[in-house]
Amino acid sequence: MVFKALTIAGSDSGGGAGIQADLKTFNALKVYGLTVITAVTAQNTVEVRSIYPLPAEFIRYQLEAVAYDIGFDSAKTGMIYGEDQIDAIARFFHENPKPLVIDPVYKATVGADLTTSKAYEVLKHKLIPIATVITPNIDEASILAGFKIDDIDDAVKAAEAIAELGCETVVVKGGHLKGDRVVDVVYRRGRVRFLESIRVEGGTHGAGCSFSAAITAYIARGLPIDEAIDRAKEFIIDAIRFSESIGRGVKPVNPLATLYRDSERFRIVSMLEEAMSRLEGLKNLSKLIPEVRSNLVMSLPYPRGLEDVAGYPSRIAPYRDGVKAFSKPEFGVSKHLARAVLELQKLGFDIRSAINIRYSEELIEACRRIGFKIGFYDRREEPEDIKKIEGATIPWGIRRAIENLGGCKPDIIYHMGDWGKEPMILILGRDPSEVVDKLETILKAIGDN
Ligand code: PXL
Repeated sequence: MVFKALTIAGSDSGGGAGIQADLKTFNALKVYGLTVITAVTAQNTVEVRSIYPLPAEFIRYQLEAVAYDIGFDSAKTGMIYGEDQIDAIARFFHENPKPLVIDPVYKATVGADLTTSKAYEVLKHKLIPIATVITPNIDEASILAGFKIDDIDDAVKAAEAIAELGCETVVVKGGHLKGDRVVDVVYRRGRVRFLESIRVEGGTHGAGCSFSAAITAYIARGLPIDEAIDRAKEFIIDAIRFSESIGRGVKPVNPLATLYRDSERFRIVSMLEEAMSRLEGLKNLSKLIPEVRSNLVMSLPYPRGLEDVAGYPSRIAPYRDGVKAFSKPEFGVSKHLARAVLELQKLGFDIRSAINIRYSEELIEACRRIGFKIGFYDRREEPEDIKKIEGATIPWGIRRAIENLGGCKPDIIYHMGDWGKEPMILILGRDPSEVVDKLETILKAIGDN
């Protein structure tokens, strides 16, 4: 079964918003994407340089072409530049009713107007009444409701006023209001609910487009409206958090974060197993296993937390003169090593894998001879306020070690222990195979293996 969703929107040559964001979002959510382009923008991460709207009749041709042969389960609109374009779209949906999500785009993230005030009036009276969901931000909701929104109470009133125009569900996005939490107001058939989340750091170019596209995709997949909205919110938080800089200006959201993460799960388990069988084949490794035993971990790309790092639930134990893992790798079973690789990725390093081994001066000396970049932190210097926070010690230590290295990418990081804490060396790498390569190099340098 192929689910299909249609986006009617503008092209962003910078690839971050508009049609481009919508297609990425549809694909990430496993929905086939159809596109009706309303305008082409010459745009980058800094500015919109020029806008070329397509003739209204050409919007009609595109709509008819996809409807005639392919069909779709839901649709969304984004940038619509002129009133005649809105007219053509409204007429089409009157004749061919489908679930319709409207993102009432007014201004581009980087400034310019993507519509006209006249067109916005037509949108209000011809398109909004036939919409299933409308997703204005605070500024757009202020224009549509006709008064300025300063707080959540105003946002609720605005949602009610916009619903009066005839739209079933209104989501007033709270991102542009101040505060360290973001509250979206969802008004549906006379009922108000609030979607509250932390404010995530990250790029926002294309956030509105991806959010409404995610709602559209979930509706195409048959989810009830409220669930589609809730899931879209989770999706967009992820896409903002894992945005990556591509130009001088605003970072585009990354709707593919979820997709990459899902597709890597299986590969990570097999990479860990392959590396583990290499470790189990090494001699003289048992003496490098610390009291707390070792683990070998690898994280998914764009990890959200400990649940996205795989390791060995039984850890790695000494066995004869070598080592053995008495379990299969699983996600969410490592804490210490997982926290280390999560922090290293937060700092921007391509380090997703690690193993911990017993500290000795001889091993550190060997790493120096090899020319490894060595990070160090002293657990005795850990500030009292960090000690009080569960799970904060290792991230603090990692940041200290990187500071001590002047921001360089480390091969290993070690600490000398503290009361009741064993000293430890972490060998770091892109993946488990690189970690085992480094371990073998160290073993060779100390004359073992
Ligand atoms: O995010 C609104 C938006 C919609 N459509 C296009 C855009 C933007 C924002 O920049 O460029 C084409």
